[in-house]
Amino acid sequence: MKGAFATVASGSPTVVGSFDYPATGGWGNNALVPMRNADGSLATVSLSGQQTVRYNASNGDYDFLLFTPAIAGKNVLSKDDTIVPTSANSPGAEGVAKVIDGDTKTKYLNFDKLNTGFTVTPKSGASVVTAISLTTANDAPPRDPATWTVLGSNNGTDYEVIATGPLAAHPARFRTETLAFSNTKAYTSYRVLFPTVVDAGAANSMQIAEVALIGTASGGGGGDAPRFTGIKANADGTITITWTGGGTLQSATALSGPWTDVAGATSPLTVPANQAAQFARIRK
Ligand SMILES: [Ca+2]
Repeated sequence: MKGAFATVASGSPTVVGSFDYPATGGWGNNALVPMRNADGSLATVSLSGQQTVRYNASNGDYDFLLFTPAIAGKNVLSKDDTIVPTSANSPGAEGVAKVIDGDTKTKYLNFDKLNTGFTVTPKSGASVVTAISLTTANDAPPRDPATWTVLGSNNGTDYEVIATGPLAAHPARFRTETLAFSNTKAYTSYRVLFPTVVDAGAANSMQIAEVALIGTASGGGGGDAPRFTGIKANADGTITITWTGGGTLQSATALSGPWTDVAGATSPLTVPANQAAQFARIRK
């Protein structure tokens, strides 16, 4: 099955992404299919107010379509977190703390320019992050990051890359862009690096007003509620259900219940396609 989505404000529609996915076949097989850019990266679509979304199917047979936000959760960073800059080459009033102070009018500036950033350990504990939100600062667009890398660690020493990507250059100031990525692993510390800026020749530094890492707390204990993250039809006819945030899977034959715990069920859970239809929910 193939198709594309476009937003229509007036005149010609603007394609915002497309999908291409093997047909699952048969009744009752549901799939969550990510929308992608032409280069294969996950497409990010920012919608606000009222917009018309146009869907063009180029092949395939659909029983129904469900739109679901690709970004769930909230900013796991807060101004009280322990944060360390890649270097201290900043003006006194534009240190690294300004990048998570919740104020888009204050900024973190680093004269080392390339490969600058910070390491932060959220007080909220371990989390699974699936998006980065970047807000440009007040002046000199050439100083804006052009690329970003998010790394994670669970021992504060060894960091591994979670995601990397570009930030499109834009003349607007105080502009927030949220970029989604695929990740299912929880980390207790994060490192955000900006390998390049928009115009390294024209800029004397890197500057950024705010960075947010959007995710969900893991391990329970005051975090966000568990949520389903995927329903996948496998080639052998089974269905794999995935969710984050722990919790206890429950099933019922009717939406009104009664609900019973599915003993021993953990994500990812693969179920046979020929079992009787059931509803599922996760109890925190
Ligand atoms: Ca700030």
